[in-house]
Amino acid sequence: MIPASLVDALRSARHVVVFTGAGVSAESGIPTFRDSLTGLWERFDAASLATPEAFQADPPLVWGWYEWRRMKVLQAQPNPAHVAIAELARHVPRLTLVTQNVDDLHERAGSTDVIHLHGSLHQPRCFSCGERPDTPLGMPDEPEGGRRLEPPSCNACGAKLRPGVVWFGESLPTEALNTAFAAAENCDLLISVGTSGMVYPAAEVPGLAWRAGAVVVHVNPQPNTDQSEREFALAGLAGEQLPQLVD
Ligand code: BV8
Ligand code: ZN
Repeated sequence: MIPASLVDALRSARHVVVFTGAGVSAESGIPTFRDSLTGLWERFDAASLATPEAFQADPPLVWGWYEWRRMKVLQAQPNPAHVAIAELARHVPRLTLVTQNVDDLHERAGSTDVIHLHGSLHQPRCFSCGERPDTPLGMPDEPEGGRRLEPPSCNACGAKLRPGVVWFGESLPTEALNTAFAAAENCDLLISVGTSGMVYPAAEVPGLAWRAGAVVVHVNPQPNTDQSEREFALAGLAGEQLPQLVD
């Protein structure tokens, strides 16, 4: 049930920010960031595998992990949460969508101008010269349960391609981060969907909005919010909670 005060905040908002994490894609069958460490990768933790050092130490292991995740995305469909967010943009004067996710399900649900703070699975680039391949990668060999896959070589310099994501220890794209921070400080309402809020500086976004006076809503089966004034929790699945906001 959506609290009436939240309905009012949504109705009167002139600028809404939606901030998403892996939980918004969970009902599309995409393992959340922490759940994506299964099979071959079970013995790793995300922060050790999602790093330039892990890639340099064992390129096929890390490339295989990302290709398995990219394949899951190619096989997935946007879920009602992605669709509701795209629909919400048509109901409010201004909506800024900021995601930590590296999938393209927001775009495939019709959202535009999506701000990807952590890059994308669909934009591999050369580890050495940064060149992007001129033809998009096709469907990866299905590393069932996961196995090593040799990364392709760069057409320009012959070095290995790497996933187009931001790894731990790497800086976020400056323009994306600045745009996200500015939107958080300018909005009246921020809806945080499906994130454990543990990775910085992305995790700063909801707090920036709250300190700037916005109403903040956390949509999560296990919301971790201190329920202060102007802060709400919608405990539940994004695919069930978000469509209620656009009904
Ligand atoms: C940086 C892309 C400056 C890759 C990701 C030591 C050295 C260097 C840096 C650090 C350091 N110590 C700390 C840091 C900072 C570090 C950091 O924050 N570490 C953490 C672990 C403490 N940050 C960085 O390194 C960042 N860069 O700081 O640069 C710098 C530079 C050099 C030296 C120093 C500093 C870069 C971080 C970016 C990492 N890349 N992703 C990839 O995808 O493989 S992070 C990745 O994890 C996600 O993008 C996301 O941001 C984060 C958390 O994932 P979530 O999306 O929250 O998903 P999660 O699985 O955690 O949770 C899912 C949630 O959904 C849960 O709450 C669940 O309840 C909920 N849920 C589940 N189902 C549903 C649902 N909700 C709704 N509906 C459902 N159905
Ligand atoms: Zn190159």
